[in-house]
Amino acid sequence: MQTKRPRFNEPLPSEITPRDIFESRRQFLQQISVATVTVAGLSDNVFAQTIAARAKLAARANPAYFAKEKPTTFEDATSYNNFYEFGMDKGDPMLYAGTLKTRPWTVRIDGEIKKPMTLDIDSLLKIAPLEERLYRLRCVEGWSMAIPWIGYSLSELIRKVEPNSNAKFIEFTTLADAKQMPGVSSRVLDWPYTEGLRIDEANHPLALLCVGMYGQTLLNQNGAPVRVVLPWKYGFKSAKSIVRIRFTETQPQTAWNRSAPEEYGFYSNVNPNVDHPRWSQGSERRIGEDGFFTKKRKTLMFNGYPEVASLYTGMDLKKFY
Ligand SMILES: Nc1nc2c(c(=O)[nH]1)N[C@H]1C(S)=C(S)[C@@H](COP(=O)(O)O)O[C@H]1N2
Ligand SMILES: [Mo]
Repeated sequence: MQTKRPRFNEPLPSEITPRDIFESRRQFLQQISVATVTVAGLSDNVFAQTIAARAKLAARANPAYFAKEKPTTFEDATSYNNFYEFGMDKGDPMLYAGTLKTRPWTVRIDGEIKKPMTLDIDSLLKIAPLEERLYRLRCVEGWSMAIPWIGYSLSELIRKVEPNSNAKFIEFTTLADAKQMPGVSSRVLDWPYTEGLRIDEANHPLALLCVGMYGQTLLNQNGAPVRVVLPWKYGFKSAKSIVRIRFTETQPQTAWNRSAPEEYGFYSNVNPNVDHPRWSQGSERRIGEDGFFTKKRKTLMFNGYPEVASLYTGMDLKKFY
């Protein structure tokens, strides 16, 4: 008999894989990856693929967008991920995203624009000069990283497709291919994963169309070949492996909001004063700093990007969470 689809719940912070357990599992996986064994049906060859270096990607560091932070290590940023299309555990995307085929790849851009188009990834790479930006990304679960992303402002792409006067919102749809993505056959979310922004948010120069990190093209587990990074919003707004960008007149549905509307709103700005219904959002763990006695960091309003505040003038951010 068909059972009710379980409402999706992000794990409580206390349920997140403790770092030390995670570390030892990763070490274990690295050891076996060099041996000729398989783990969970995964060959060592496939595993090697998931951690292999990508193509170098030249980008000029933009000092205006370079957080004064120690970057999270490449290893942490590529092995501790949320990408539910590949599974629920933080290590699943690293393990299972290796087989995602990211070339050829096209992004359909349509809706309320004068120039609908389908762009392949090489054309997308050429729309504007690539910049390196060190952004913090703060997950709604209470952990954060600081990552040197590569890309350009989403506004550059928006300008190219010429939105018409009806274009008030922008919707991102990400790949949902059950053949390549084992998580898509589970019912944790209604696939495809969709996200959205108001058009003025999307045009804010901080909003990054992202094609790389750490001097390389994106690893699959981080959303190859193209994603967005919206550093003032909770991490789930930063949709990975985008296949469609649609301009709309009305506010688009988002996968998380549909799944648990009282927990995940459309705006989802990082806000230490508005708690998640099941936990506080006042502090966070920086991945890589999580020794047993390490103090958590205080979470900052808009994740420490006050320049976006004017987008929300006059709005009650408790109501529009
Ligand atoms: N398509 C898709 N995009 C996604 C997710 C996802 O499950 N599917 N997870 C989100 C969440 S919850 C977070 S915190 C960030 C994590 O990005 P990172 O793994 O590159 O750090 O990706 C976001 N983008
Ligand atoms: Mo997240």
